[in-house]
Amino acid sequence: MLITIEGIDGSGKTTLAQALAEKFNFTYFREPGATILGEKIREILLNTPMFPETELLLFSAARSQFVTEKLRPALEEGHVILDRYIDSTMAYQGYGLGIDRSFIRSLNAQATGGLQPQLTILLDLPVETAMSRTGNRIGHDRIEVRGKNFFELVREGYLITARANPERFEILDGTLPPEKIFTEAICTIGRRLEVVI
Ligand code: Z5A
Repeated sequence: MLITIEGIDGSGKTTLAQALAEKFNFTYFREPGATILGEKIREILLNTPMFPETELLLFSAARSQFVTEKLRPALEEGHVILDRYIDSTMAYQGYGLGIDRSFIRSLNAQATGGLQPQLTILLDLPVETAMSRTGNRIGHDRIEVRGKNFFELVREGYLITARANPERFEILDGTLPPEKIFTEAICTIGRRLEVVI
């Protein structure tokens, strides 16, 4: 079983994904990263100026390595929770940067060999709320500094994707306290995946 957690920066994805992984003893990975190559690409992606298409291809290269090296083997051993996956690329590079979405769909399929999550939890919240959580960080990365308009497009992109794929997505209110989101996520996992918890 593959569960992915998605949302704009500061939505609380990492907080939720790590809490779920700990509770259920699921393997946790974050994207981009998780492999030696992926961590190197992450560092370049977050700190080096580049064109939008270059950015897209680098995210996909990191994903391709990650799926084969880590994700498929981990799924053979048990359940996996992912902090970002294919829907991040559609939201950030597709809706945010305006790169052709059918190209992204096909690139996502190539990079993952068609491996889809059974459940994707989208933490949705106003951009201002998310920014107020990340605003005090020292040393914002290249993507974080894109500003409110960019993140409005990303948020909208996530919502469009979620509404188009209701069988896979559950949208949770990201403004709720972490404990409440955690409880709702547990109910969602139990209900959607018929897991006895
Ligand atoms: N990216 C992309 O463009 N395309 C792709 O295909 C992929 C990624 C895979 C990854 O950086 C960047 O790559 C990201 C998207 C892009 N954009 N940027 N920049 P990252 O992994 O460093 O960034 P992130 O994934 O957005 O992490 P984040 O900024 O840390 O946000 P988060 O994981 O959603 O939130 P958090 O770390 O759980 O919480 C943030 C703060 O809010 C923290 O102080 C928490 O204590 C607090 N928090 C968490 N939950 C709550 C609730 N419920 N209420 C109040 N406060 C909360």
